[in-house]
Amino acid sequence: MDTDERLDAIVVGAGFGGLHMLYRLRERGFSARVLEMGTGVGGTWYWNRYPGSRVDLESVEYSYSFLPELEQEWNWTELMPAQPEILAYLEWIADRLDLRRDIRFSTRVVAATWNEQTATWTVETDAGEKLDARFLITATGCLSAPLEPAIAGVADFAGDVLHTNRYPKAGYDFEGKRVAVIGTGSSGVQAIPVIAEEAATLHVFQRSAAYTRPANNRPLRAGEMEELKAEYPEIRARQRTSHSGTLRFGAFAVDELYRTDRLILQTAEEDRLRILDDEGWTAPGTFADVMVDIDANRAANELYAELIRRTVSDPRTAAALVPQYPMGCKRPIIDTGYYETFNRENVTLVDLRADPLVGITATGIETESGHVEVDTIVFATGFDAITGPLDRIEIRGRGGRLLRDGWVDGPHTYLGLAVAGFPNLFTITGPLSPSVLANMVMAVEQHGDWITDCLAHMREHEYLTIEATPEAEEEWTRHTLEVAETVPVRVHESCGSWYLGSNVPGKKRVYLVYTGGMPAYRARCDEVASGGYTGFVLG
Ligand code: NA7
Repeated sequence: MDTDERLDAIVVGAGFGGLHMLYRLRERGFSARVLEMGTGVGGTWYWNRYPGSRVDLESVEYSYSFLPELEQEWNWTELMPAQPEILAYLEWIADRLDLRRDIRFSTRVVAATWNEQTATWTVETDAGEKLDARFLITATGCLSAPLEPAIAGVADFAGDVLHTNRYPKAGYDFEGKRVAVIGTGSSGVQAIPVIAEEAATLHVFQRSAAYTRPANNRPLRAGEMEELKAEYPEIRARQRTSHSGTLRFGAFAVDELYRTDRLILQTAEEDRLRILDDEGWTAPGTFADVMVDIDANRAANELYAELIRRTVSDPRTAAALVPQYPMGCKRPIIDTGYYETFNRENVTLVDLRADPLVGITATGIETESGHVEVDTIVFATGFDAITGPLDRIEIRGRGGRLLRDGWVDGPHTYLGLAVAGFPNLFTITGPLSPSVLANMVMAVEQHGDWITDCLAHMREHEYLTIEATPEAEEEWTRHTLEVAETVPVRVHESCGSWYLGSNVPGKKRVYLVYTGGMPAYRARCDEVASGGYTGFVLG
């Protein structure tokens, strides 16, 4: 097989990160090619087409800021748009910026190997093709490696099988079907109310209950988009100073959501209930001690249980819907009519904690207490998050070392952007960067801009390689883990989450995200660059 191309950069993935990266590289005169396994752009929003799929941030914040004219040309229709609208936005971006000519679709990257002699990466695709480039930039996303559900008999099922994270483009007609949904993370919680409205019956198989609250989504009012367009400069400026790169989460102002002055353990029981009456679903999480004190967290969980009891009419179902792990351990979910769905006659909750799953048969799902016959199973079982997308590519650095082998005890990275022993590799929203704890669009723009500046610096000073030092990598990895420990519920022994990798059998339990916030992270990256790329060796 011959190497057919020589490029400055190969970018893997054409989602938010890859499209921005390609634009920036081209703008600065670098030749680049994006390799994308889907047949179109969109990344997360290309694959996750399940009913109810929707972003949990407001559209004006969950959108590109790098070209102000794009903000003025695109009109959002809802506060928090659904998947088709976000995909349409990214398709529009690809056309508007003429990006498609440098994207190769239906092309999965299977391997990438660093060549010491030529100081280039050779990237191999699933078609056996090889491409060379000086830089390899992964824009593979954090939630793009689907988890195959490890359930006995899964291959025996004779009905239809759907996965939320690889949902069919043509959609699926649930009308008249007996349906099972397995998984009640964000994807399940979003899909369940929509499926319930169409299906004849819906059984929800829940292993861990979700902390979810109403999204309060709505269409934008007439004239509201024009007002927002005028406010974009201010919105963007404020986003940049916000810890999570977002001012609002699910139609709630983040500042108001996370109060700092109210402690649940110092609030009398009747006052807690009064606060609940006044503030509803946002109340339990807004006490300052909830994320740092496990007893406070339990008290908040009790308030949360009270809200569920007020919404779900059957007491047994309401009790089963109460999470048994700390609030804030997993990503909070926002929903549209989730708990109300369990008041429908055609919906049944199967609590797998009380009635464990035995396996899947040709006709349905078996638990210890019996068998449920279904026509369709929807798996909403999640991802091998953050490291999974990189681990699934054979990335070999100096001396043929395999990236994933070095991460058996958890990922080691410098700034979540680079790895010692892997020169000229940049990982957009990589492990130990703010990524999923920030507004992902802001996170990919910050990384893409930093990488482009770095490449321009190297061109100007005629450097061929850049590589993180083992010391810098070690310091950043340790720092990231120390910062994660400052929010005890996220790493508490009773917390299992994909942030910790604990949803993947055998994966080392390590917090995979930098929790110190976007402003601190951005400042650190800028300091590294302005100091002449401290912590890196340039050669
Ligand atoms: P998540 O949040 O990882 O949710 C997956 C769900 O599937 C979760 O409830 C799991 O239970 C459940 N699950 C996984 N495997 C099984 C098996 N074998 N049996 C029963 N239940 C199972 O993925 P999502 O796609 O919903 O959301 C991912 C992110 O996308 C989300 O956080 C947002 O940021 C957007 P468990 O909790 O492991 O007990």
